[in-house]
Amino acid sequence: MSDRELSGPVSSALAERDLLVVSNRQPYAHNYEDGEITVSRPAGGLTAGLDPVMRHAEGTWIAWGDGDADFEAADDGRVEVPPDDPSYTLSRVELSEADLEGYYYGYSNRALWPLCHGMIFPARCDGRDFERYRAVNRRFAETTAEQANEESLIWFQDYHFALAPRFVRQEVPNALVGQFWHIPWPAFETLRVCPQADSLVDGLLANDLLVFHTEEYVENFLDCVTALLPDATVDRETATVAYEGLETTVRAFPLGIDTDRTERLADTEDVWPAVAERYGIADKTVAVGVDRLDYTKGIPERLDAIERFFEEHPDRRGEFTYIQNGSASRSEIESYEYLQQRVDAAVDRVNDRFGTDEWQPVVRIDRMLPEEELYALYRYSDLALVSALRDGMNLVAKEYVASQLDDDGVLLLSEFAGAYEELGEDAVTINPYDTQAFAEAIERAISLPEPERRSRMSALRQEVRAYDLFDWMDDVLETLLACETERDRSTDYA
Ligand code: GDG
Repeated sequence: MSDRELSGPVSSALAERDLLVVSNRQPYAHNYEDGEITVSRPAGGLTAGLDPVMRHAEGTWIAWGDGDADFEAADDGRVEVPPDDPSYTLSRVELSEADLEGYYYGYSNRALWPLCHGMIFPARCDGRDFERYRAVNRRFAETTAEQANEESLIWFQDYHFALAPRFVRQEVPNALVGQFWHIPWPAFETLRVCPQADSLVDGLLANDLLVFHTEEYVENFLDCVTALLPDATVDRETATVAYEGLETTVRAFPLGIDTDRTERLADTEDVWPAVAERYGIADKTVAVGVDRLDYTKGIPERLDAIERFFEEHPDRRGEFTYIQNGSASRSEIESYEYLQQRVDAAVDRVNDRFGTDEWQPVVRIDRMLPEEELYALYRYSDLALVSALRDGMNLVAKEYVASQLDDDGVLLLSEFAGAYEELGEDAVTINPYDTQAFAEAIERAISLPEPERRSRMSALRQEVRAYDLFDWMDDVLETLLACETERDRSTDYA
């Protein structure tokens, strides 16, 4: 839990009205362990951040029940959580193997994920997957509508639910509906390859409020509306769209992190010696990379830059170690399997070329780290390498910065991550497509004079603190509530 709280107006609105959050991943999962049912808790990020809000609002969270004991723990899929202090309802949707294949792996992750990241080549917009995506969106919408009323605030998370707002709107027309899209929105030139693009945009325009991380994504979305829906009226000044009798407000609010919690987690002086020992990095200059294994994160590009760096700076051999933490993700999809092979091959290549009996240039950790280990690595790594080819925001960049309790590290940040808008000025900029410049940036970062290093990091920490998870939540919820005021006003004048 954090020390921070939501603003008064948002807090009282949430106490009075039903809040329903809809996301693909659930905040708590029930699983069998040695024949007993156990509950796992949210790890971090937005799921952990929303948990206290849901407790306060005593709301309902609708999500896919992916735990193997989820539907044993409650007959109708509804269970009160947290288990030790039941305060809100978790309402689970059951998905079959065929649902998962079509809705999750198929349309969400083979079509929308690559396209939204500007990548046409791996995208597959199969009409059969889309039908399953539509059916699952309808099911989530029905589960939501059953538990909502005309006064409810309904908040969808992410690209798994582009169509659900329209289905919910049909059932509870006056509810306030908002959505946060966690990944980029692409230029029309990219989206136009998708035969279902108009349906996606139509679904999203059933929201009263649609939120992206950055202005660029807002602009791209408005361009797509103009190109795809001739009946929609786009007002660029106010970033609103009038369509099918509803006005949708489109806004950019960059997601922040819980900085108080991060700073507490980074207090790892006691943990660090054992972690440093485990990876053989106690006396090394250390760079860290933390990513899900995803082709948008620029991991092979980063390893190429590390290889070039050792080619050009042989004096750094034995002295500098790169830690790559990345657990497997979506491995059922061929492009992810291929990525894993590329990463493994690149790590072996660099270690074979430059490693010695006493020292390994790249240490690869391929499991999910416990938080205390992750935050010890954040805190004590001299550099963090964030080299996304494209990224909605990239919370790792913010977590690394907030963990620099001694203002000591250097963030190398891709100009193609959403976080670059806020952090670009004081990070060392990298373009992951330029191996030589990336390798030079690593050397420059290691050699930064101490005063410059500290002043850059101190500025970055202030930036991350200045707009945290709770500021973001206030902005999103306040703006959603204001949509209702606007709606009432236009009814008055009608
Ligand atoms: C999507 C968008 C956007 C990673 N490894 C471990 C671990 N993590 C945690 C990090 C961080 C989270 O996972 C990853 O967040 P990112 O933001 O970097 O990336 P995505 O998963 O792609 O998230 C992204 C985000 O949504 C939010 O809107 O920023 O652009 O793609 O919190 O700490 N946590 C632990 N062990 C690990 O090994 N405990």
